Amino acid sequence: MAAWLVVSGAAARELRVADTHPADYPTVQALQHMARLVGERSRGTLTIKVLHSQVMGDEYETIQHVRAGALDMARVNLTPLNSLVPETIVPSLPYVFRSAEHLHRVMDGPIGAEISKAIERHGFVALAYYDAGARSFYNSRHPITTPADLKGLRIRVQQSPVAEAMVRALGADAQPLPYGQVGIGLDAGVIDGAENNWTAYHASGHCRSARYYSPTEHTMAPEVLLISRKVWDELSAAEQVLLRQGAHHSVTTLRTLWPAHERAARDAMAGMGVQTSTVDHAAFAKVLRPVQDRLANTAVLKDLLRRTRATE
Ligand code: GTR
Repeated sequence: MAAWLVVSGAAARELRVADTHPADYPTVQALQHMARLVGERSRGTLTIKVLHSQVMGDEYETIQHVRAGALDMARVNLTPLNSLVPETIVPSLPYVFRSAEHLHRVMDGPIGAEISKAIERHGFVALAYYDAGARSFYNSRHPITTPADLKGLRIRVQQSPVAEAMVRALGADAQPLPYGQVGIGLDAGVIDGAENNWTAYHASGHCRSARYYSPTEHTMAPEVLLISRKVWDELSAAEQVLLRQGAHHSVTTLRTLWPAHERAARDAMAGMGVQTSTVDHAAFAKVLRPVQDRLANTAVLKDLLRRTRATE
């Protein structure tokens, strides 16, 4: 990697980055690490302020704000970008990644670069992809072992046609809702459940009202760090390099932190009375694999899907 550049002679500029998660969540920690590096290496001429815990609104709103240039940066999941950037559909599909290593090879390689290029055509620059574990269903009604157990349950999904189609294919009633409203929805009985990774399930407190966690591990859609294209174009080449380097380092931080946070969340669940079921993965794959081909419905998406599957 190129040596750090020192940006000199420029007026100080502060970039604000939004993240929906609380201060100790791995993505926020990774952003803080990036902020420290960029601040130090620019000698304070370029700084990053991390606005966590949804202070900048829900994830979908932060995407719109970044696109408009009203907010500099946001760390979001790829799934809420599905409608805007169709190429993000492929990494959001159910059971498309075989492991975290497979995901890294796809997103760190040419496919990830092509998806980043597509994101750039829609008003953003994608600076980094972060792991987000595997998402599984949780609910307040009963353990889920086969797709039949989801029949009729009202399941909150991210704001994405892919997430809706996937949950509907399993026979559940898909309810798109902002992340920040899931806890209230569960408490009020407006929804029966949702789906997320262990870390988010724990950090959000959803584990208190939805005590059945069923490790279906149906998607592994990664997170993405977006910067507004408008803001990006105002930065000097040296500042852009600095941000790319900081983002690169933050990926390493995230990948180091993630497994320990996931394990800690999982361990904490046992003490909180969460009931984990044994899932019939073959039964879920049988329903969800055909969904991959149905949703990758253009030549571009079919090609991305074929190459993702073929990546060793
Ligand atoms: C989390 C992800 C958030 C948000 C959330 C959700 O795993 O880190 O950015 O997308 O899921 O379900 O809305």
